[in-house]
Amino acid sequence: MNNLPSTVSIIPVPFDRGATRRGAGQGPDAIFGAGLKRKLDALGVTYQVDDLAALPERKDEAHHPRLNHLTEVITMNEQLAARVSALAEAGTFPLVLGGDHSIAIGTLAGLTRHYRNLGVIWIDAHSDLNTPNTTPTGNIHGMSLAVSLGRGDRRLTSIGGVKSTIKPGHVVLIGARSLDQGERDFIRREGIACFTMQDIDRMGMFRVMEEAIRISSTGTDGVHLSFDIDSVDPKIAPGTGTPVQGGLSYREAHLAMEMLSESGILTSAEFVENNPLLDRGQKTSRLLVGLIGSMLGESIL
Ligand code: 5AB
Ligand code: MN
Ligand code: MN
Ligand code: MN
Repeated sequence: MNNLPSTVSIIPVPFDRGATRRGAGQGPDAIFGAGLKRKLDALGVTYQVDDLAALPERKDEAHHPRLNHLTEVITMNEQLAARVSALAEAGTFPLVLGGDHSIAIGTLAGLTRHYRNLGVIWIDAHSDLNTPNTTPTGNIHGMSLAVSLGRGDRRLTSIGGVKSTIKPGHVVLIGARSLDQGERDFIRREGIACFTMQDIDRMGMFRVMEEAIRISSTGTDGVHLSFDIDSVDPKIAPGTGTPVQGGLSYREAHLAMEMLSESGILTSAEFVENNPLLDRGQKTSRLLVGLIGSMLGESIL
C-alpha cells in the first residue's frame, strides 16, 4: 500500500538563525549521516539532492526587538522559495530538511506559487502562530505558520512574490501542547483545526490522522507536511532546541507517517528543528530517517 511520489527532491537547509539555540543548522548533515540515502535506496525511491546556492552571510545585526535576525531569515527564505517553487513546477516532490522552523516560510511561499489551494498538516509541540505583536521571544521560528497565512511583518509575508494564500480552513495542527495566548486567540479566531495532545490522548492518533487527512485534502490541490521533531516526546527525540514534555510516542509519530503514505495526499514535506548538538548520539537523526521512510511507504511486513 505505498503511494510513492515519482522523484523526491531533497533540499538541505542548514540554517538556524530563526531560533535562539544554535545547532539546527547541522540538522541536514546529521540526517544524511544517520543513513537517509541508504533508507531511500532500500525503498527504491528515486531522489536527487538539490543544494541551495549559498547561505546568507552571518550578520551580527542589532537584534530587531521583535524579529531576531530578520535580514538573514529573509535572504534564506527568498532563496528557498525560488527553489521549492521550481521543483514543484517540475513535478517532483520537494523534501526540505531543516534547519529551524523559520524555513517553512520559504517552503510554503514556494509551494503557494505553484498550488492555488494548498493544504497544510503541521505536526509540532507549538503552533508557530506568533506575530511581532504577540511573540514572547522575537524568534521567527515561532512565527512561520502565521507568516504563511499572511500575518505579521510585511517583509516576511511578501517573501516569494506573487502567490496564493493558504486558507486557515485548510490547515491542521497536530501535537500542540505549548501555546502562547496570542496563538490560542489566533487558532480560535481563524477556526484552525487543532488536535492537541489532549485530543490525541482521548481520540487516539488513528482517528486524529483520519480527520487531518480529510480536512487537509478537501478542496485543496496539494498537501504539505511540516513536521517539527519537537512534536515527538523529548525522551525519544532529545535533539531539539525547544523540547516540551508529554509529546508523541514513537509509534504515534510513525503511525501518522504511515497513514499519510497510504493516503497518497502528500505533495511535499519538510522535517525541521533537528539539533544534533543537543542529541544523544544519533537518536533523533535516526528517528527522522525512520519517519521519512514511513512517509515514503516503508511498512513493517
Ligand atoms: B518551533 C515560542 N512560542 O514563539 C516562541 O520550535 C516557541 O518551530 C516557538 O515550533 C517554538 O518563541 C518554535 C515560545
Ligand atoms: Mn515549529
Ligand atoms: Mn516546535
Ligand atoms: Mn523548536
